[in-house]
Amino acid sequence: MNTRLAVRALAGIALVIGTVVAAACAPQKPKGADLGASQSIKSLMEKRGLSEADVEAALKTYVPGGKYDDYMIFASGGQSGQVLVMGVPSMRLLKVIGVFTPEPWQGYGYGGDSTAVIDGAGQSGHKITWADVHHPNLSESKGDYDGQYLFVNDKANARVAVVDLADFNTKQIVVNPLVSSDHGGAFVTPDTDYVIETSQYPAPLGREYVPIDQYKDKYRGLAMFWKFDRKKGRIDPAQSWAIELPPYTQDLADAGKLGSDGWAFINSFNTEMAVGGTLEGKPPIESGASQNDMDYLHVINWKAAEKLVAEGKTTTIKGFRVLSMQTAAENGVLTLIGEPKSPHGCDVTPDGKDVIVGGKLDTHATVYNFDKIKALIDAKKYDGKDVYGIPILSFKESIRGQVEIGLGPLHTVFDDKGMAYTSVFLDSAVAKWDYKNLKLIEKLPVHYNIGHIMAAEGDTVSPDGHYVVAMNKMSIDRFTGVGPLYPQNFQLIDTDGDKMRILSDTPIGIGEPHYSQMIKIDKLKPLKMYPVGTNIYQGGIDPNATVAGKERIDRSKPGVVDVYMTAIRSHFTPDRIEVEEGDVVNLHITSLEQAEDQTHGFTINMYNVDLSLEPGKHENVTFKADLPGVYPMYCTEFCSALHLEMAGYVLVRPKGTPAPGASGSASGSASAAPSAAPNASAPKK
Ligand code: CUK
Ligand code: CUA
Repeated sequence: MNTRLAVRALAGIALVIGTVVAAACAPQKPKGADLGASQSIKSLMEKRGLSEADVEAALKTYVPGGKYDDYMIFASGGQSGQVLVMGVPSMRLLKVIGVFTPEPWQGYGYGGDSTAVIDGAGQSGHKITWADVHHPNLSESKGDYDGQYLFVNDKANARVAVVDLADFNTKQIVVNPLVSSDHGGAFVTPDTDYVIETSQYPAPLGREYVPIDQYKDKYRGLAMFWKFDRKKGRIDPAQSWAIELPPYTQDLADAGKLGSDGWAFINSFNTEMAVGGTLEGKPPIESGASQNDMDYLHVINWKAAEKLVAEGKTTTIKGFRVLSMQTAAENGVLTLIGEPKSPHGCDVTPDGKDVIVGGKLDTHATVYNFDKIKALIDAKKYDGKDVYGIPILSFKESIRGQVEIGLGPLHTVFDDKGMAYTSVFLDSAVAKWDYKNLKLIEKLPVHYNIGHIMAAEGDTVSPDGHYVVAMNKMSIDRFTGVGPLYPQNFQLIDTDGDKMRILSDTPIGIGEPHYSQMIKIDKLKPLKMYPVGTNIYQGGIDPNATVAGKERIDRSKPGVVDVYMTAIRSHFTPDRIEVEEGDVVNLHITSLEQAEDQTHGFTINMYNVDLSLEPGKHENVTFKADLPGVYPMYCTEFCSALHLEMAGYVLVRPKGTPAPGASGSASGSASAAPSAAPNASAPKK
């Protein structure tokens, strides 16, 4: 592949390595030649088989330790149920945020306060501990990323999570009890008033059983408008509402911006309403759903819908206010427009004027124009109605044009120079095109089968340019073999020059990322620590937070042991907890640390308890001591020179056994932990 890269080596290489400064205009020169590089660099290039293009790409992406990346990526972790945080241009992995899946390093979902987030995220009483994460979306103010929150959807179980970017923790998961899967989400409106989640596979609303031969009458799609309360940093389900949609398989969605603010767009496929039946001799959904030449783009006036909801024009299903599709159709809230074969992708341009839709079985990107659509809707100029009475606009009169892109255009992102970048799945390419003048500019091959594509601030009203990332589904030939399950491949692409070029390949070995977003680093203001005693889920100081010297074990309630506990280098107080078999044990642990990066962990053998105690954090853990025995508890982060000594015991004596003398008191005299430990430990302040 080095030859392929070398072919892309272009004029204007400025190479700066140490004291060697050289400028060369030498496309396709042999390795190492004429770079003006020092002999040592040349021989290094030869030894490692690197071309000039390789070296330039390395220089463009290398970020030395202590220097920071320019952008941060929030990438879907796919089946892992997590979100990956990466730096650009280095593509270094900075963090994996536990979202729908318990995450042990962050102590997420292992007995502490976060457990309620995961346990509360089940559907219909079923506990679900994974997700198919598709679309992370950053919160916006006036259509621009504001760096405060991240929303992600779980396609498999119709859920949306809220990640707080003050501490990069998942604070809330809301479950959608109306639908069985989602896909068009979690897209935000320009001021994050709403987080939009649209269904994927139609099913009876409210998750009931209806025979599949009643698909047309009883199965439905849905667009949920989750109301976001920015002050609380949480979605407010009580203020959220939904619009019923026909059982066309709704796919991607996007919110309008600037001139099209107040509107939302959802594409769909399977307007044939195919339901499979392969064993019964019927065609599979894949062919049944590919009969029509046109599916439907759904155009939603959500501001008008909001008004109808406020006026009470809704029915209630499972506690949610739902606007029926008839009411929506009659009031101009829901309109359809044809879209070419098996559409995918639905992306509003930065100026809010156009909506771009790809087609999995088409060769075009179709550019719908909002002003044209709006004029047709205002004039009630319809081309007809669908079987549900929803008005349809003329395709020809709604579009500004189509651009021949290649085989299987999917998703489109934007830069600051009026360029659109569309992922082309079957071609395995990135197509760069001028979306104002509808002109294809360039196609760059990628490896292989690109799904989503992301650009720096590419979903905002003011994209940054510089980089796009191809999120490739396959990685044949790209990396060392790791068995039949191959990693996905993120290819960083430089878009600054006349020609696009690939700078690096980054394997993603944790799931199949779908979408990602890339934000300028200076928009993020993450915390370095918490005020001592902070409950990061409830906000503020936890009522059970413990201050130094007030540690205690409270046995005043029969059968219950409350332990008010502190952690600081390098001991827990108390460090011996004696309980009786059957006792319910509540641990209230406060980290007293106020030094940066001074995190302690906490675990108890056998009880599946695992916490991360970042500086100042408070955690509450409840477990039933149902197994008599001796259980070491210890710190799981190598926090100091005496980290291994940061340990203690939970002693569970058999039911009815008398308590030994002074055991379990907060000041066990046999404690070996010297209180001077902080000085003897880490080199940190
Ligand atoms: S989808 Cu996966 S490549 Cu869920 Cu946004 Cu298009
Ligand atoms: Cu605290 Cu190790």
